[in-house]
Amino acid sequence: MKMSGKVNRKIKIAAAQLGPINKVDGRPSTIRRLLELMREAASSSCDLVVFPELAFTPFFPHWNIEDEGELESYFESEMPNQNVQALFDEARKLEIGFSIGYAELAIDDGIKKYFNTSILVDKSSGIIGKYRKIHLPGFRSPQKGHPFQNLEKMYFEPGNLGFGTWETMGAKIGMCICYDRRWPESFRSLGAQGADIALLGYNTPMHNPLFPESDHLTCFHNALSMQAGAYQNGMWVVGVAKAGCEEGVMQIGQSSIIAPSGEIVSMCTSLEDELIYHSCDLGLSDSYKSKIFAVGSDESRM
Ligand code: CDT
Repeated sequence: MKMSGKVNRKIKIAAAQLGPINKVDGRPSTIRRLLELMREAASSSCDLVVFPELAFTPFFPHWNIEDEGELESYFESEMPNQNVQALFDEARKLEIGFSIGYAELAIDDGIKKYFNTSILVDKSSGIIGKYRKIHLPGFRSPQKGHPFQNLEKMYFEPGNLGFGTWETMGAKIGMCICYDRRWPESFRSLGAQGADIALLGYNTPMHNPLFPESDHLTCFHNALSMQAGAYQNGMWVVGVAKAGCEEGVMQIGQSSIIAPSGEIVSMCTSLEDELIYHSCDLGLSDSYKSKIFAVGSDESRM
């Protein structure tokens, strides 16, 4: 549609925050929750719904799991697979795109590889984009005296796909995952490709056993990273939490939709399953991309 000589490019995006997923829950009950959020997004005419990091399971890197079979039960070796197929079927029926994070078990030249992955699925339920988390937080071995673990470096290897962008629903969309948001190059890599939107899921504990003196700043640093990424790259950022007390670990919520100005236009207020959405005007990026951050042009030299 044309308005005042300018093309009106809007995409309505939902952030589907999840409350805790506990060990006993299992995938069927989690899928039911994801479906409910997806249906709510579709009934509000959203084009795209964004789910958190590792959205099919509890955040298992918080535990030291020694049994390989138990560990692999948290991974998906195919996507989609019969456990999650219902989500893809419903998305196709509702004609809604989605993005979701999961633990991926890939076989590469006969060797098992484990990644913290997110995918972008278009409105016909085709997987059009995949990202494997590059910045892995935490430790390579269990830490004595910590109230919970963060063993992402032990369970996953760094992503090998780079930061990609994909064109769908009239937008150029990229992804990063959780800890990536604290590193400017994650958003910058997407911004440099001209991304309109960055999608990211997170599982962020309120308490950092390594750095407890910053606990009161956890929510501030979450917002700071995402708002800076949005503003400095003139793009929309949709950050989605797995929130609340999951197996004894309290995780922040505050899932947010952030405009290219860096302003938060919508934020979750609970630590439970909660949907927020916003009609994102991609045109709001234009001034940032073509004026303030137009590197090398006259306009950027103010
Ligand atoms: N899941 C994940 O990446 N969590 C990290 C913990 C790091 S604590 C500074 C995060 O950035 O939230």
